[in-house]
Amino acid sequence: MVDRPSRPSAISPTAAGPQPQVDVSDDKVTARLPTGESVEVLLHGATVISWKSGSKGNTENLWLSEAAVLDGSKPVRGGVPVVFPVFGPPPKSGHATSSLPQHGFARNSRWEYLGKSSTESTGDNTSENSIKLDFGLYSSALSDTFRKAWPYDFGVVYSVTLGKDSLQTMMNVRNEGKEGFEFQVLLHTYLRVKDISKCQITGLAGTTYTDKVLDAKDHSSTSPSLSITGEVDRVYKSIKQSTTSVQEDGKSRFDVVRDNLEDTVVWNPWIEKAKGMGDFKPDDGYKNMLCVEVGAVDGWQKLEGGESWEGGQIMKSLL
Ligand code: TA6
Repeated sequence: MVDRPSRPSAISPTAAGPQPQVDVSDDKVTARLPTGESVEVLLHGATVISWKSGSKGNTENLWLSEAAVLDGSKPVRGGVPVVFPVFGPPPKSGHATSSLPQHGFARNSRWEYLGKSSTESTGDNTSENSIKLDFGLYSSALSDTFRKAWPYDFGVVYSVTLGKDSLQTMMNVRNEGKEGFEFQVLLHTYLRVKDISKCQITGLAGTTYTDKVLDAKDHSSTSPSLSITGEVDRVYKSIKQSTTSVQEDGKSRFDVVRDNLEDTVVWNPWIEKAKGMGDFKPDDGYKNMLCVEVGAVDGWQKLEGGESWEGGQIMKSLL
């Protein structure tokens, strides 16, 4: 379990110095720190669609398709879609998720904005500035279709915490009913890179992965780093070390730290698959994106009535 930054307290009206700003519209919540970092979260899917850091916040860290549908009519192609209660195509039959769409309903449902809280730096050390935005999805708010397909009473609170050069996204899943249920969860992050051919992914050595491009069978990951030179769709399972890193042009670009999650999916659709997705634009956008998706997708998390589970990620921009 990684050390979670202390949960930001409510914004104290009397705090000294410039305050984080939060703008709430019908469909989106935007937060900005005094030092320029920002995050934008659509209520549709609680999808983070932008995370900017760096001096004056001018480095966009996430890739968002130019054809991403942002009107709530379908899952967003890019940013950080929330995958719950099933990852990938659900089991064909005989499972509680079998009637759900690929990657479940969370990314394709309207979430509720629950509020904000922030931590101000003490004195000049602005690195402690952070702001936490909470979003909720409840079984009572699901569409009839999704409710019928997965009739369990649940509540999910999704917390997005923007810090200096970091973005933490945490899920708290609670079984609000009497009947137990099982679920999978994954944060389907589309990282933005300048040139995929100059990227290396480390922190996956010594693990077992399912290669969905090759033969959907298990393989051992022995090399210390992974380059992307074609379509990659790998589910790395039960990874011992908590951090998966991305280097670009020989320099550290991102650290993605798992919190109570043991699996990481690495995905790049490459040329043909990118062309085959209507909402993936530009067609050569695969050169500027890399999905590093932390989750619990190998097997199922089980929750009895009244029980809850928490897990997530801390993404660090190392530019
Ligand atoms: O996470 C990788 C993956 O499962 C790929 O197999 C590919 O299907 C990708 O997700 C995108 O899925 P989507 O349903 O968003 O088109």
